[in-house]
Amino acid sequence: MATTAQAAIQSIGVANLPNQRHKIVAKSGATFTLMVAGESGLGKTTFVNTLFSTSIKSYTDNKTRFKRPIKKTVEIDVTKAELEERGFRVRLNVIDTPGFGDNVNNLDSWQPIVEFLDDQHESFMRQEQQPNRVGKIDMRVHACIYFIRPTGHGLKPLDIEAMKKLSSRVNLIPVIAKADTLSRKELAIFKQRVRDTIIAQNIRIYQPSVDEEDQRAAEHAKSLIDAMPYSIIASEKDVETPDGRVVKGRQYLWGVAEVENEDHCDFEKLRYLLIRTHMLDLTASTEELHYESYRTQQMETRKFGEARPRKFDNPKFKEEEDALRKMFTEQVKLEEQRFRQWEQNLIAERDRLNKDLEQTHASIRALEQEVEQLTMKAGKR
Ligand SMILES: Nc1nc2c(ncn2[C@@H]2O[C@H](COP(=O)(O)OP(=O)(O)O)[C@@H](O)[C@H]2O)c(=O)[nH]1
Ligand SMILES: [Mg+2]
Repeated sequence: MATTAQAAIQSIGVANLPNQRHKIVAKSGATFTLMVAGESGLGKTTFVNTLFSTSIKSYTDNKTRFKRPIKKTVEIDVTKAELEERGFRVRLNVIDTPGFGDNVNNLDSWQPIVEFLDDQHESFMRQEQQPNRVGKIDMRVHACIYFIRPTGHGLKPLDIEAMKKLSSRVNLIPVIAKADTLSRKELAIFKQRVRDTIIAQNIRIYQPSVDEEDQRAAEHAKSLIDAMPYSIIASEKDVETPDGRVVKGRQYLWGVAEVENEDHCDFEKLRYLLIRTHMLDLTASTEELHYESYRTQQMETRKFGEARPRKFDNPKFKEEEDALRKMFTEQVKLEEQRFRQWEQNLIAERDRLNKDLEQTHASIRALEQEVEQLTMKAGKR
């Protein structure tokens, strides 16, 4: 486990924290722990860096100072930062996880994440049982941002399984990765498909709390609920838009996909929810819902002081699991092939359209020049 960047302190709105719904913040400040999960290559690491660099102005400097290499995440990796505004402090931990889906063993690729989440509850529970409860270390995860591949089709079986496992342990916030690769219409349809599957499969994703006493806040919270799953564009680069603004974004022939533009994606909505409006709601529901349900479950099935049994220790499950895993892998492989084909067709189509567009632009330029020359000639006469 690597611990990186102690980033410094900028104004991001955490001073708003004491005004959030649950006014239970300790004087010493709060700890907020986020996790990203999902298949590899969907932009999780890029998102984490984008979140830090849009929230903490000196983060990029810090990153170079600490020389954080850009690498494929192979283990659970924690980035820490302190956010502070007008004397109010939040310790922010962001946990980057290795993506799953590149192993043949897809079935248990989320198992390490599930165990990590359980381990944090376990460790906190043990500390609570100690007589001296001051200075507890708390790495319980308050929100897990789950990245979904922007296929346009729907959720894969692997996603459904993983989301079910995660949502019973942590506040799960599904997001559609790389939203810039879908058109606005495709994105809307895809969002609805994902929503339908979440409901049909009974996956309990995080519901931002609505404070009915504060009408403006309530409307905002409702709009946050409606926008789920959030579409995300992540980028660590500053690029220039055609109208001359410098923004975090991704440059294309047709223009710039902007991270912080609400017409382009829901990154800002998500960042607001996490840092400005619902940090304490996430913390409270972790405590009241997920930690409590872990504790109750453990109390019912274990003697005091006994270690938590790990699923894979039990040989009785082994055979059953191997069979299941095999079936599942086949299913996922088939789906995967279908997606790859569809993706390739799409890329071919996009390239064709881009070429068309370039040719059209070229002929427009030629025509414009012709017009210019003709106008000049006419002027001379
Ligand atoms: N088009 C697009 N590409 C992205 C986005 N976010 C990340 N990428 C690219 O996707 C690739 C994988 O990103 P990475 O963050 O390593 O993915 P991870 O494996 O999920 O951590 C990199 O080449 C990124 O530049 C995005 O929002 N849109
Ligand atoms: Mg990564």
